[in-house]
Amino acid sequence: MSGREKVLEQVLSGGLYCITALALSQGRSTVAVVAAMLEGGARIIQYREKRVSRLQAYQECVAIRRMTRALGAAFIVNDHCDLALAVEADGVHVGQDDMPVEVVRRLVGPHMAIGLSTHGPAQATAALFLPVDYIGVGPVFPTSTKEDVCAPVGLDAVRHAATQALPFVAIGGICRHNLAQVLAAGARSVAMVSEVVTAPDIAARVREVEGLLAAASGTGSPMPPE
Ligand code: 3NM
Repeated sequence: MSGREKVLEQVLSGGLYCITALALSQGRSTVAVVAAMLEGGARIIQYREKRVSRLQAYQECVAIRRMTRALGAAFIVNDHCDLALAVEADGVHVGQDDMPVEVVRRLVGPHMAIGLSTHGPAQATAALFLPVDYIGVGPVFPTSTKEDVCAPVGLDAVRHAATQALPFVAIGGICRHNLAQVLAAGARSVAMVSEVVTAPDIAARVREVEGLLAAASGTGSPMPPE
């Protein structure tokens, strides 16, 4: 299975999409945080560190690639195609202000997944015509994790994305306490940054959230809103 197929399978099957955030990790290293995420059962990891040196990012991604490969988890690098290629990541995730995804596709080739952040239904619909494998839909709720974040797009953007054929990950301000609303709006794959990386026991937090997601999908219907 190519990395691209692995990412697609994970996003489509639903679950917790884990993203690193050193600044919120309470002094723990990014590699230690990812190890705990994987111990808790995470199946998809995105490396998103904007303030570390390129050398440190490379070294951390090498370690994360080794760990994710050993466990069959998908590994995505945020922003940097060259870093994603250098460590044989399964995917690269880019934003609206990054290089055009057509160029990203030309650089990474046909076997790497491309994810694109979208911030509203117009961008989500435009992505249908782009060479991307999945989109991020957010921020669903207010968040202070991302710099220069736009106004929340709300649950309506999740409902809109759920009507499209393109796989998507809901993101932004999502935590255990509002998860049910996001699932009820039609999300299957959900990203949580601060809810996971600030937890005293990251593995336990991932296990808890994966349990909530599995329970919701196990019923065959979305969880009712709180
Ligand atoms: N991307 P938290 S919101 C990395 O809307 C990121 O595209 C977003 O962090 C988007 O789960 C976001 O702590 C931060 O709110 C999400």
